[in-house]
Amino acid sequence: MELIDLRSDTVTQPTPEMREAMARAEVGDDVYGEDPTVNRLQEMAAERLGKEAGLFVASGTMGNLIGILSHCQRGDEAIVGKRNHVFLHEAGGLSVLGGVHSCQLPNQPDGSLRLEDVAAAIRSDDPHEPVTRLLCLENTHNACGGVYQTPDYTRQMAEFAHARGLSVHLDGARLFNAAVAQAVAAKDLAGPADSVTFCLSKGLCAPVGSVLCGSKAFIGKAQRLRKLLGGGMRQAGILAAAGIIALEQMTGRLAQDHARAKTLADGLRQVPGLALDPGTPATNMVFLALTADMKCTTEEFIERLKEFGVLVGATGERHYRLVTHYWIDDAGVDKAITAFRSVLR
Ligand code: TLP
Repeated sequence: MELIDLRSDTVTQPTPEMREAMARAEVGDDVYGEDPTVNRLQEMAAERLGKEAGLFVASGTMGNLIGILSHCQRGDEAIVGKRNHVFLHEAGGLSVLGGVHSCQLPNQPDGSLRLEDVAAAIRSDDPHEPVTRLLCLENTHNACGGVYQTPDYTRQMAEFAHARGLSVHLDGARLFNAAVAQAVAAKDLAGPADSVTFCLSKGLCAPVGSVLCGSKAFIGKAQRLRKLLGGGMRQAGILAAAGIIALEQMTGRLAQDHARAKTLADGLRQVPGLALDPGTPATNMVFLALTADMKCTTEEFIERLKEFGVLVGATGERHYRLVTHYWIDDAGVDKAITAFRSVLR
């Protein structure tokens, strides 16, 4: 049975064009800076984000970690949202590997941080306290519903942070979803931040990799940290070739994933037993819960859907996330709605 895999856009397989480009990729030793395909991807990525330079890294997690460690010394503090991926789902890397203390602020339902909360969190010059060095933002905001943040919000936060002597790192794992959803350029969202990570391997379908972008000096520092973390990947042009296709062919089409997420949500709203999160979907993620009268556990529901060929992920007690992507077509959306109906009949 063909599975409709809605667990994440990380499950996307490379497109035929990517496989072709990977097979033909010109490569060299990237640790010497001699892989022409990696160099081209890095230049393209930096150009798209309006930054001076880019660094190809193994994953979004690695990009965020290197980004944070490039800004912070051991003992510095980074302000993060409590529901930000860097805090929730990156194994505590900033503290474990960087000795960076995190100050966690509540995310508002739209994923944003309140300027007043950031202002109150900035430490004074007191030897008892860590030094506040960095503000971490996320766009789209995964755990807050795949919601996007506007250029205005990003600019406002960054201007405030800069005025207080902080740097800004943006986890833009799905930055192109955020850009497409509000018809703005990725640079308008990335511009205010000092560093930005975006992922090639989620909705953009490349098999591996993310790019960390920033100033030339920042990327110089980041390069050393990538080596330190074991991320010097040698003939990585094989992977970067798919990343180039991702940037050339896959960003504009993300609107289709957003439209399908909407069709999926509209269909599921008609299914008794489901309560969709308010406002879902903002981009390519649909969040929903089972209503109280449905008697099954979080895992049982996942198993029942699987019997109908549909995979979804749990995000909490009887709460689920469904992510649309390139490999989910209209028939897949229909099949998913039918599966929910069948399980909840
Ligand atoms: N997110 C994954 C899971 O870890 C939750 C997913 O399925 O959505 N930033 C954001 C906002 C992310 O959503 C993710 C992955 C990452 C960073 C990390 O990227 P990878 O998986 O490449 O390390």
